[in-house]
Amino acid sequence: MISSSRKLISHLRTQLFIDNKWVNSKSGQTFKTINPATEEVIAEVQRASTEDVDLAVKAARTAYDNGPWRRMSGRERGQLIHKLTDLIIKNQANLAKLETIDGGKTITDTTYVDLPLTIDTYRQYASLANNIRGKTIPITGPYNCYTRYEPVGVCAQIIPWNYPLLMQCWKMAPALAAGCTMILKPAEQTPLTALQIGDLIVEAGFPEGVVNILPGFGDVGRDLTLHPGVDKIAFTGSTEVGLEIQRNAGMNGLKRVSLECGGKSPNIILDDADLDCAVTNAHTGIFDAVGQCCIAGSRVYVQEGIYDKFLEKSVELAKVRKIGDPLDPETQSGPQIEESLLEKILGYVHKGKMEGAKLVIGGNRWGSKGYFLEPIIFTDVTDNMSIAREEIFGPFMSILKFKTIDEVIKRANDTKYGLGAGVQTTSLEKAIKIVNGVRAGSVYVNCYDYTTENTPFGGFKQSGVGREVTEEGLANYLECKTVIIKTSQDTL
Ligand code: TXE
Repeated sequence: MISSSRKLISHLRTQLFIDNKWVNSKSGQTFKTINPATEEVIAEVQRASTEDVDLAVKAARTAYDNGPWRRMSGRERGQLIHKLTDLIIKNQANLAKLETIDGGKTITDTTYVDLPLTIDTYRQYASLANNIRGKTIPITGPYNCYTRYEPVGVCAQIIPWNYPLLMQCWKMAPALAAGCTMILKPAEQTPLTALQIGDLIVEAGFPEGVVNILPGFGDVGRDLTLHPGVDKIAFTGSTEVGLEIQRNAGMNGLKRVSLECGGKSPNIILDDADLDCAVTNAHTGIFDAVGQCCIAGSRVYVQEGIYDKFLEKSVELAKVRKIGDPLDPETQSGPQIEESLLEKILGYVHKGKMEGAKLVIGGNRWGSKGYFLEPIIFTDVTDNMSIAREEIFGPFMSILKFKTIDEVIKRANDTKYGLGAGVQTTSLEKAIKIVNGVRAGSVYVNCYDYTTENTPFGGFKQSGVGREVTEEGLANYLECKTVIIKTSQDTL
């Protein structure tokens, strides 16, 4: 029995958040947000329009150019971020539940992964805010030279539905630490937790206009990327939209852009791997978050000597995966985010079969309500098949066989993506050879997708531009100013 969302939520924010105030859309339009586990409408949310984008950019611009925010020290900004973090901790259980209801992620994930990572990352940036340092640079002649770092300005931050709170944090935390102002555009599928943060922004004491939140669809994102009042765009989502954003960013000025896009990450299992460990890492690498994770290990390359045993154990493990109500702490797999994604994934099941791969488990919907799928494993997959090349974004493991390390490095790199990679082996030498050979932003050895507040995240090639989290993420929101002061010869 899946829990009904209506009984679980009392107070929800559903309006636009502009200049620290809750307002309706100028267009008068709303949209429904759906619980993907029950298909129930959770709430009607105000849908931002072009006019609202103008108002939000104006608020952010004014806050950046004229407000008290600009004159605050890094220490003061850090203290505000600490206050926000304290409030998130106070509301942790409710936010985790709301994240589960709006996005279908399991309560175990939202409670023990999304919320703790969000909290730790805000804490990290609260302290980084007071550690933004330039250099003194020796130059020839009677000059003093140093660099200082300044906020890049007004940021448009466009985020997806698969990690709504964490992606909000990865965008907002470094921007706040740097001293930027921002307009956040949550995904249309999951606007609710992002909006709850608006209340916490006010309660923490951030000045008006520093954070603005516009629920809405892709047109809002597009308006923001084309808006002349925006200095920088940060985006997480599909590579297709990432490419469009990069083009749009040059239409009205030269906006800074950081992008975190799709992936088709290889997880490479060598003959000498600890079999049980490798099976578990490959399983969680693709089936956690029901595969709706940009870095999911969706191409599993298995060396020929271990192939049959690996397949047998992987199927056994997939069979016992617990699918069901995401609010049940025992559940391992919740629903996909929406019906269209579920249909897209089932379309790849059909394509996989047509292209000659062998479906060994799954391929069906689960239950009578909600967008649930059984875990899917295809074997006998070859590199040119669409299930080996395209991002599916579902619980869909494609297993490919290989013979040698040189061969697998070449095949792993034969993709437009470069977000993550995994290597499962007991040989340090082989691990390092693969780590150095694969073109990916994160490589996991004998583990998979271990993400922390201390680890930069981002992609090579069409998986993205720039890195998020840590000082690397902060750099996206800073401009470097070189200062040269001429003095007299006497000072030499
Ligand atoms: O992504 P979109 P969707 C991949 C995954 C998934 C596919 C489509 O393969 O199946 O993308 O998902 C906003 N200008 N990822 O449709 O469209 C949109 O409103 C500016 C990988 O959800 O990229 C939302 O807020 N913004 C990924 C955000 O962009 C635009 C996570 C993402 O939506 C826009 C999600 C436009 N023209 C999907 N069009 C990851 N890297 O983790 C839409 N948006």
